[in-house]
Amino acid sequence: MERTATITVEPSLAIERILTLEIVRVTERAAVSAARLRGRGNEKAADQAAVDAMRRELNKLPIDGTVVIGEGERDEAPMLFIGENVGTKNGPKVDIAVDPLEGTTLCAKNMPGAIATMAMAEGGTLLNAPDVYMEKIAIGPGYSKGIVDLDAPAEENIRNLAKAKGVKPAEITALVLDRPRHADLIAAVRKAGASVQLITDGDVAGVIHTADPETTGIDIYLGVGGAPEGVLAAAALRCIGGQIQGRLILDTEEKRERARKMGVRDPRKKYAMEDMVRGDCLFAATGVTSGSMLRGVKLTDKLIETETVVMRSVTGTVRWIRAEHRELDKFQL
Ligand code: VTB
Repeated sequence: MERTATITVEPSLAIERILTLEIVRVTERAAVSAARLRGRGNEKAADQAAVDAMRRELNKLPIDGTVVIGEGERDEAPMLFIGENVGTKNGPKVDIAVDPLEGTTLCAKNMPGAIATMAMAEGGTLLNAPDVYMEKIAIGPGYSKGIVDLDAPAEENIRNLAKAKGVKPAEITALVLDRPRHADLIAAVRKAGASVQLITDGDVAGVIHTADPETTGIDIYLGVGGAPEGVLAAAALRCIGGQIQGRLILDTEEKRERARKMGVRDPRKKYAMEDMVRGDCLFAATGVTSGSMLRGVKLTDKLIETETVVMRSVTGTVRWIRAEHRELDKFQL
């Protein structure tokens, strides 16, 4: 019996499929460069190393890319600034969100959870946000839309989430950045009966943790973190499922003006996941220091090992890629 299997990949999706592995190379290189500066107490140097490496790799990709979430606005960030064009230009128009070293402090202190991360989407589909704070709320997949809401009191969100999960509030764990600004939020979550897990940095991974509560023990992410990290986390959840809402904190005229220049019309807008990432996207993250999501880079004389997670929203495929690099020269400048 003759069997023919035909796998049809639309030309536009074929490019995107190939880019899935290409963006792994980008975050791997950034992670390795940052890893060489783990524990040196120099956040700036580690960040710069990651930025340089990421930019070099991005510029090799067959894309016509625009950085929309980057290291800052042009005057304050010489590289990977918002608006910078990257790639060979021979390829699709794409928006790019980068955080070459998410958790610079974690890397400088050699603490768990520093990652190199980026997302890519069709041109014009990622939220252009200035580097300001963002209020965030996120939960994983499997819940009906709107069971938690950024504007509802924390107690209500915990109660509704517990009910939807079919557990008591005492069995819910909320992840929150350990900052004085969250004192009231933490008290409210505890008052509702839930447990609070605190992190010092790294809320991109924090939000991603909500997608797999059985493994991570995290049901909900709450609080104020960076807006760039919010858009990156939204890209990840767009791939693996879940809900995230965010609102930019534009508490000065100067910030409102910066946001306006980026196309933000309503400074109080509550962004849903679909507003932050308006179409299909790719997301990748490589561990710099070992953490709850990814192993850190292992550096030896003969081998460099990296671990990366890469996700694709079209199919919802999540790949965990452990790489052994033997050609070490490629990591030099
Ligand atoms: C978060 C976290 C980052 O910044 O967004 C946080 O994800 C928010 O800013 O890893 P503050 O540190 O000012 O509170 C980081 O901790 C560092 O970019």
